[in-house]
Amino acid sequence: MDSDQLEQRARVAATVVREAGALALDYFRRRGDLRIDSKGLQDMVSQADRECEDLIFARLSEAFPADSFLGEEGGLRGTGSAMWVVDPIDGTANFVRGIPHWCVSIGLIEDGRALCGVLYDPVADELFAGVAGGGATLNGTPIGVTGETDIRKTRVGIGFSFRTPVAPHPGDIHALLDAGCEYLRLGSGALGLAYTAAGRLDGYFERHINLWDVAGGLIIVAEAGGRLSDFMTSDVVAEGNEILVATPGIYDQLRGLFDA
Ligand code: LIP
Repeated sequence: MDSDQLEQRARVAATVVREAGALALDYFRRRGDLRIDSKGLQDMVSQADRECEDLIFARLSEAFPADSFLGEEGGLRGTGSAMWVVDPIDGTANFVRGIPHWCVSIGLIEDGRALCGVLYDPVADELFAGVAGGGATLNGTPIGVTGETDIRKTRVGIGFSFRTPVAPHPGDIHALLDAGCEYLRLGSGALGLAYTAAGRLDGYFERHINLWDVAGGLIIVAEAGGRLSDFMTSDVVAEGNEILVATPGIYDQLRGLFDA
C-alpha cells in the first residue's frame, strides 16, 4: 500500500483503539459482574475481550472492507493481503483481577511485514503508536529505546505462559540475574514491547507468544530503534513464536543468555 493509504489506516486505528479502550475500561471498573471463561490453564477470556474485539472488527471492516482481520477471540476473517491483527485486551489475567496493567493492541501486517501499530493503556491513558518509516510515539511525543550497552545496568521484561514447558523459565531468570540484569514479569507482552520502545525497559523476552499479542508492538519497537528477533515466520499466524526485543547494545548478550 502507498504511504497515504498507510497513514489513513494509522489514523483510523488510533481512533478505534481509544474507543475500544474506553469500552474495556468501563468493564474494568465494574468487574464484579464480568463473565469470565477459561481457555486453558491460567488462560482466560472475558465478555470484555469479546465485545472489544467485535467493536474493533466492526469499525475496521467498515473503514477498510477489503482488509482481512485476525482477532485473538474470533480468529481470521477475510482474505485481503492487508491484515489487521488484534488483541482486544492484552493482559487479560491482570484485567480480570483488577491489576491495572493491560492494553488494547491493533497491528497491521502485509506480506509478513508490520506496517503500523497502536497500543492503548486506558488506565494510564497512554497511546503508543508506530508507522513504518514514520517513527514511534507515546501520546504523540517521539520515543526511543534506552541505548544501554552495559547489561549490569539493565532491566528486562520477561513473559511466561503454560503454552510452554515450565523448566526453561526459571533458567532464563537465573541467567539474567547471573549476568547482573534485573527482570520484571508484568503480564502483558504487548506492554513489554511498548515499554522497551519507550525506554522504560531495556528489552523483552518470551519463549512463546501469539501474533496478536505482539502485532501492534513490533513496528513500535522497530521505529523506536530497537532490535527484534525474526518473529514473522511463515507459520506465525497459526503457531506464534518466541520473541526477543532489546536496545541494540545488549541484544546479542541477551540472545546468548537465552540460547545457552
Ligand atoms: C498474554 C500475553 C503475555 C503472555 C500470556 C498471554 P493475553 O496475552 O500478553 O505476555 O505471557 O500468556 O498470552 O492472553 O492476555 O491476551
